[in-house]
Amino acid sequence: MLQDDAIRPERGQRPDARQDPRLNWWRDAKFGMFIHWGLYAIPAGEWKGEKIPGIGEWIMYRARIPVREYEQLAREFNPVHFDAAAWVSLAKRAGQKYMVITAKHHDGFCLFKSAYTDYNIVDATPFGRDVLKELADECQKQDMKLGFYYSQTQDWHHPDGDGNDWDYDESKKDFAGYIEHYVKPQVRELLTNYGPVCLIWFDTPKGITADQSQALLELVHQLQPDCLVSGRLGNGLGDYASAGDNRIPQQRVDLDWETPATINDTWGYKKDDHNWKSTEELIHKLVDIVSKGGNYLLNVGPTAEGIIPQPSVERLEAMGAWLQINGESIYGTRPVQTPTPMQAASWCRLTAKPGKVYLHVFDWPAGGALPIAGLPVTGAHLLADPDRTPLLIRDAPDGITVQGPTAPPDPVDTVVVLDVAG
Ligand code: JFZ
Repeated sequence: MLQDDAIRPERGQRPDARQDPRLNWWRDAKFGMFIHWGLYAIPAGEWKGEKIPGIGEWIMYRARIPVREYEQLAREFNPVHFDAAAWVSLAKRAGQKYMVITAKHHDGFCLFKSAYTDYNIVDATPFGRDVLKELADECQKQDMKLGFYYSQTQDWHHPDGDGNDWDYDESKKDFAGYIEHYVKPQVRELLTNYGPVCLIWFDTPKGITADQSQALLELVHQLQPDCLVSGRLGNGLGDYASAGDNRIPQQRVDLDWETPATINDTWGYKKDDHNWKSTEELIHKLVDIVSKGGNYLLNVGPTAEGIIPQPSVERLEAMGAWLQINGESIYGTRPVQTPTPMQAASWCRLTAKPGKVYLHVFDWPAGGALPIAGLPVTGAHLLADPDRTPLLIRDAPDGITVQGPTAPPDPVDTVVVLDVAG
């Protein structure tokens, strides 16, 4: 299937990118860590004793906080527990292959040293350390890819950025000048000062012209030819497409695409959001996305002290433990191309490598007889079985039956390797 309403064309992929080998690592990676971190972690969902509904990083907008007031948060930002090595090694343990951190979110605060504003972590906070630099160095050390989220349209702090109509007069904004004299130079900084950057995650393309998107794409590719740009660059020009937040298409989508997603209900840290998805749900989402050809960019929202919330850590580690055993059925796989009735079934998902189909069983049938239809299966074994003991295969009216153990070896997702002809 080519399109799905979870992926809107304006957040799509430029036509020639599908054949582009620059994306090969990304196509194989499947699972990344998103990090939303900034001044909003201090109020953490509350402003002047009042709970502000919605996602944490939008608090400035939702509470219409004046720039001069919100700015003061920088003087309190002192994340003494920030430890780049700990964050990168958590992503490693989780089995994540790339990390994307908010260099600048809509509130305009920069987590990196910039010559174009003092409103950055080095110049405006008591902390005074360049977080992006420390992460970049650590990612080099631990062989992790690092990308930067950069809000190219919305900037509620910059007088010419999009979004802030409570401090600034929208009709007087010079948005083109903001792109030219602020966004472009900052993108240049990000792609010059931090070594290899695997991707720039642009966001909320509303209001950006095709020429402006094109110019940003060219700038990125000129500075770092291998750096990818997200579909939210705008105007359908991304290197890969972006699904809506937390959205998963119904069926396979033949684009390079990614679902950005939260573990609870916020990106930026909120102290009262305890609505954590279970590990089982997260693993099922990862498998579901991968079976449809996508990547899962799963978010953590560290506290103002620089700590990744423990519920996130626990879930990521559990996903990593599952991937430790089952990673072969995720990394480097592709969706099954031939239509089978199984792709619409809720009890399983399929992923594939040449000569192999990985059957992910979410709901193990009583008795362990697995009905397989539409696949030319020549052999089967459990992925977790080091002896690769062949499972018994019987003919069935609609295909074959693979006889697995009566009880599910892994109640979350047992992976059965099917050898297939051709
Ligand atoms: C954006 C941001 O506004 C938000 O704060 C967060 O960074 C998120 C990852 O991206 O929000 C969006 C952008 C696009 C959609 C939904 C929320 N969308 O396409 O459905």
